[in-house]
Amino acid sequence: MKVYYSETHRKHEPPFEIFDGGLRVPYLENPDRMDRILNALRATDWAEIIEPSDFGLGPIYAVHDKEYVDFLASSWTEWLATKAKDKQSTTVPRAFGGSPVDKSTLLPSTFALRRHPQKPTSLLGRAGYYMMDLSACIVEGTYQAALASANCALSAAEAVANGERFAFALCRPPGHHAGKDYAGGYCFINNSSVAANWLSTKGKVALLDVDYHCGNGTQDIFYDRADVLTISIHADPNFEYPYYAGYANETGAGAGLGFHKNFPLEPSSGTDDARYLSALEEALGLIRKFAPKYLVVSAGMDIYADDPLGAIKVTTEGIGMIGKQISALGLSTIIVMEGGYNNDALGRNIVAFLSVFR
Ligand code: SP5
Ligand code: ZN
Repeated sequence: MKVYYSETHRKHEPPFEIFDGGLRVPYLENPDRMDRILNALRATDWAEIIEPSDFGLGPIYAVHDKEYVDFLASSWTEWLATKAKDKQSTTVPRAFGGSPVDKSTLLPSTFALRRHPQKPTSLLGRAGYYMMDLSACIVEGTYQAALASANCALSAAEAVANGERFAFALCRPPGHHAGKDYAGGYCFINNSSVAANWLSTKGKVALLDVDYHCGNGTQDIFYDRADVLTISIHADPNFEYPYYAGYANETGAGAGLGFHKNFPLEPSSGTDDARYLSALEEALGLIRKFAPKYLVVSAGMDIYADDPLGAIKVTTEGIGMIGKQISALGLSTIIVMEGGYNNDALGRNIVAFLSVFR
């Protein structure tokens, strides 16, 4: 199987993120994830690791708002250039020490609600406008890494368009939480959506998201489209990130009505292999009925029982069965890496998932 991978992801290594309750923790979506997966793939006799091609910005602008992409491109330079006279954003108040602001990562402290927000021109104002949480940290190499990641997904799409039955995009940073005009949940450019949209010019596309978290960004991008069926199986957003999308009553809008489906799963240990596979079977039934030419799988391994973010109980064997069921659709398929944070298990879980696609 062709595996598209770029070393450029290493340029994106934020020093920390902010968890629930304000806990500042080392960035969970780290470069070591890729090393674990690469080591496991290199130990197989079927993975062929290939550099992605550069598709330019066209396919990215086709799903993301241009001003948002511009923000990703320039925000780091702007952050470092924030002027000393701009007291509020360069020093902490005297009462808290008056020291220079920690510029190791760009994160906002306010968020624009999509009611009728104005779009500020200041950097921190735009950061809150374009970022949905405190885990999509921007550092110097973020934009470059996000572009390379999207190119991996596009290269996998091109491979199946050219006749490969399967291809794997080993993307980092992940993508499925990034919407038309926002970053969130470790995601900046929606790799799966960029690839699915690119493929949609060549035939009907279904996108199946099996990451533990709802693919809210993908939902946002395709919500009013009938030519791309989007399905996400995930932890009930009433209890889990991303909280504001992923409910069963969200089924598409306008021409896209009926072409989006969410499968929210009960929280914590209620979901085991059997429960997951029964939701998957229902999802696969919808895909068969839609009869697409191409399938894009947003593959997050945070469904694994011992994932530090996930709270459902899918085993490595279960992950293999999920891959097998998806593969049995018989479609030209690209698998795009999303989440998964138990680094020790990541390699074997990805191998379990992919090895059945042969
Ligand atoms: C791609 C992907 O899987 N992104 C997930 C981003 C989730 N970020 C939310 C962080 C909330 C942390 N909650 C910590 C609970 C630890 N038990
Ligand atoms: Zn996830």
